[in-house]
Amino acid sequence: MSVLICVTGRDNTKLMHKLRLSLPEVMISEWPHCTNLSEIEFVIAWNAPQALWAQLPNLKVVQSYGAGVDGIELDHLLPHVVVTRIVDTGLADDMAEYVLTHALAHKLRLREYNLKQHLCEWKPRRVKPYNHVGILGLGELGQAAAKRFLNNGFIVSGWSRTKKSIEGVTSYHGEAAFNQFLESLDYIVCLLPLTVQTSGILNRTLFEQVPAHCVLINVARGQHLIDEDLIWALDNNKLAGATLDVFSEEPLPSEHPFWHHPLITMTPHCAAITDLTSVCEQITININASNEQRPLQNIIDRSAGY
Ligand code: NDP
Ligand code: OXD
Repeated sequence: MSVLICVTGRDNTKLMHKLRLSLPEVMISEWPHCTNLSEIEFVIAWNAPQALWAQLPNLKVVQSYGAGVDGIELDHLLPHVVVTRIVDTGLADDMAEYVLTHALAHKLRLREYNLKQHLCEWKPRRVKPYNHVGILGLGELGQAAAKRFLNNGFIVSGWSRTKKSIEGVTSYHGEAAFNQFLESLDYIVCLLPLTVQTSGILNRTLFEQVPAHCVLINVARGQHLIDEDLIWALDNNKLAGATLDVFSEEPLPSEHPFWHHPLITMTPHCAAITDLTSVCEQITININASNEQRPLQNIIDRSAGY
């Protein structure tokens, strides 16, 4: 069995070391230093170059290095290729903590006081009375976030493709229910996968539908958001603020207006960072399963794109 690591934009020394320890019988190489592309059956991928896939005639499995699979060109894979992803309770916990913290930061006006501190201004104001959070995407991360909000006294609604029954969460599903879901939200959290259907979903039409005091928290992908529509919404009092962890281009170019906007809080794609040990365990399980022709874990639905 030959495995290729094609996880671009990071140093993969530790990943390679750990996998070689747990899979001593397996040939593991790293793109582009690979001389046996025709033998590769299993690829661990993150933002892999599109040109790679046509060079792998023996490919059986593509394992995403992250929770999302948008860094893999699904259309360029042969139909029999299985695509898997990382699902991790630690990742879901970190994400739930991140979104709760940022909703509370807006509720408690922390950014406002931080700006006032720099101006030596003493102006106490009551905490915002807003408690209704709407979560776009009720998958592994969306459900963990929903539970964390519920445990902290928030009212929670969620929107997904198929109907969900989660205690305490008002569930909406499908395009027909989208407008109703948006109606009375105080915070909107995006935890959707990036697909043809969800790309650009955070746009001017949505910002015109939610109440003007609503705050956006985008932790899914930068391409869910139309950047200029967010600036328009914030500058025209259609939204009260935004927390952004993900961007269409990462790192965000220094001239981008998000960096200095007074109503935007930014973090560098760190809301939930995959843990190397957990990732290696999951990859090892899937490489062994593939080798022994057993079912793999966390297979995505290629026709749905996630
Ligand atoms: P899941 O696949 O578990 O969940 C996706 C959810 O989105 C599901 O509830 C699904 O509905 C819903 N959905 C998908 N398409 C649509 C649609 N067209 N309309 C309505 N709902 C839709 O994904 P995860 O929760 O594991 O991860 C979500 C995303 O979070 C990842 O794809 C990734 O982009 C991002 N992420 C960001 C990180 C960060 O650090 N910022 C870290 C990790 C992930 P249904 O349940 O009906 O299928
Ligand atoms: C992921 C991410 O998808 O880190 O895992 O964004």
